[in-house]
Amino acid sequence: MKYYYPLLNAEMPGREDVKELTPNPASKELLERLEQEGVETVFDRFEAQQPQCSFGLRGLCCRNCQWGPCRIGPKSPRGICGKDLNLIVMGNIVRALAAGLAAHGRHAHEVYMTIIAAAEGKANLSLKGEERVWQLAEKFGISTEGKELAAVAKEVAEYLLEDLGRMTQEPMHMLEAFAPGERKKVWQELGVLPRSGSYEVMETLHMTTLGGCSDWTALAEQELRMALAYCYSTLYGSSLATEILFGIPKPKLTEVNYGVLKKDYVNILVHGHSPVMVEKILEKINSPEIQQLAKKQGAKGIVVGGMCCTGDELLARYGIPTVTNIMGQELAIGTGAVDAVVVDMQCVIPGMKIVADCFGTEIITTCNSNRIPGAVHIPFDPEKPETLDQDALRVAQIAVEAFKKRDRSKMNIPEERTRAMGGWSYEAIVDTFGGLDTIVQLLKDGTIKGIVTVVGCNNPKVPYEHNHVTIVKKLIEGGILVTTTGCCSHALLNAGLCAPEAAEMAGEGLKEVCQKLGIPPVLAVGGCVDNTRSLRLFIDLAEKAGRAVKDMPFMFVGPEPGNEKTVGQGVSFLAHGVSNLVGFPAPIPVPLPKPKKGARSNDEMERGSNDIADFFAGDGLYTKVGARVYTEPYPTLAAQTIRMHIRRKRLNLGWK
Ligand code: MSK
Repeated sequence: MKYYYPLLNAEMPGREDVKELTPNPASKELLERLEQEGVETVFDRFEAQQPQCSFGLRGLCCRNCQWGPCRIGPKSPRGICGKDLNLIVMGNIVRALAAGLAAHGRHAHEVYMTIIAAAEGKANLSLKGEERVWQLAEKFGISTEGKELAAVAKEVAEYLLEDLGRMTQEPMHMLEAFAPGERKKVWQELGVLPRSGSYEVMETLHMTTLGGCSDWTALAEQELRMALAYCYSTLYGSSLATEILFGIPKPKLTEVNYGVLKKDYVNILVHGHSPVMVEKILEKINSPEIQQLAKKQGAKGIVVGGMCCTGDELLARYGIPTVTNIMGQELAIGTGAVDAVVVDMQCVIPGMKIVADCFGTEIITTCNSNRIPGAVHIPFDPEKPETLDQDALRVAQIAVEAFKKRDRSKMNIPEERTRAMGGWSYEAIVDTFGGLDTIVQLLKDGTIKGIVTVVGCNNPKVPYEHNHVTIVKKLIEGGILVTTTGCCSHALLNAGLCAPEAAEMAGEGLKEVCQKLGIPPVLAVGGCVDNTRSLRLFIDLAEKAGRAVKDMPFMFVGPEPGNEKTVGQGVSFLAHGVSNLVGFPAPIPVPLPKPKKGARSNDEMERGSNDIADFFAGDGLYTKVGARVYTEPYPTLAAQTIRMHIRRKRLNLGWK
């Protein structure tokens, strides 16, 4: 590894390390090709930023007011206002969570408002997830007698909107409906029950402004409060609400990876997070009008490929092939075969447009929050949904017409195509296994050792996708069933771990179960918001087993955390009692061991410590919620840590 950071006790890769270690041959091929062509990507810019600021890496820089920026070090242990290390580090963490909550909140808002638009007949969309409407109505205590589906769906969406925007201290509908009773009691006693997504973002920014809260432990409590708001008002709500709009996914086989792009076809990539407009665009792409337009341009047909979480959503519902994740978005365009990328919101990096300009790829933006200079902008607004059909048609036309402009001399599509099975909704998992009782029995008798959800972004601080794939291979070898979402799922899908044949790689027990059921040992459950499918599974399995979630052999793993949104994902699981393993040190000072005072050799070390690291990794958080954070950037050691955690949980339960 090229860059060593002793203050983090970790190393970071250079380009050559990435090329050596990244598991997908297609990524290696494209990296080399773009390097030869002199096209700059995230991998080059990462090297250009080395060495990265050691204050920033440890969260020791405060930029919350115009007195600063302030950096904490031995010479200046306090910022200008008097903030110490704990306040600055914890303040940065809660602010990151607030930003993540805002992002998922905006996503949720679009989905909830679209249900209302569809229910009122303003948007030309049918509600395909009828059973989800009735289920949520019952959970929220909405009377359905004599009411039509659309009217009930509208009321459900209004309840979800309340959770997003409530300003008064009343219970959140989603939390009341879905959180385990044991947890509600814990959160009540800790005083961390939230009001709503919007309120907690406001309160967090308020608490961390100049002259705000001076008690880092109160900020830590706000972290838990906000994670619950994040979990129930945005993630859980939008995952279920998307199912109201577009139906509950069922497993289906498909092929994924860069090789799904075809040279004689129009290749359109869809990218971002919110699946609302893209569903309509897909409908238009499949229409005879657009198919004929493609033929007219000289194309044999149209290929749609998915990136990031929008890709995950379409894979889950329709088996649309996925191509890559956030750090592969420039590589995908570097195939020279992509005619257009349709992007909605979040994780669309500015570098993508720079590469798109090198290859003549059309970028079409569909969300007013995510504008890109030089892109075609055709936005979707759920409060002005009347033009949805004509706008989606226009997007499809522009994307298809871009085929003619493609510079074929620059085309180089890697061959890799990988079989994969997506569509693992909560219901699909439970039904496939034959019910919650069966899964509990498999866990109890050790056929399945535990369930771990391995999720999240890419981060150039670790070799691209290497940690995702290495960790998961070791987990399934150890008989642990894995669920996955987001960018991690693209790494695992492309590595073949989400194909039924991957059962061969699983340890005894898990292998037999997967082969009997014809399923993979790694279940791709959807996009980031669908982490709540895994959480719901954890909650319901614990209830069936008659145990608290914190006692069960479960874990949340983020090998390459990158986006601010991932903070909320991890803390949501922590709040429910599910420990985290994070693949690279978060911006928290690493408690490095030091030689003991008066020691005769460096072998005599004393444990390093600081308050924030001790809170997350030691007993601070553990005594509150029964879960802690492990950090391990080296994937084989990370897998070992996870397997040990699962083993300890099983021992405590008395399960063999
Ligand atoms: S897309 S939030 S980089 S998982 Fe959801 Fe990937 Fe992380 Fe974005």
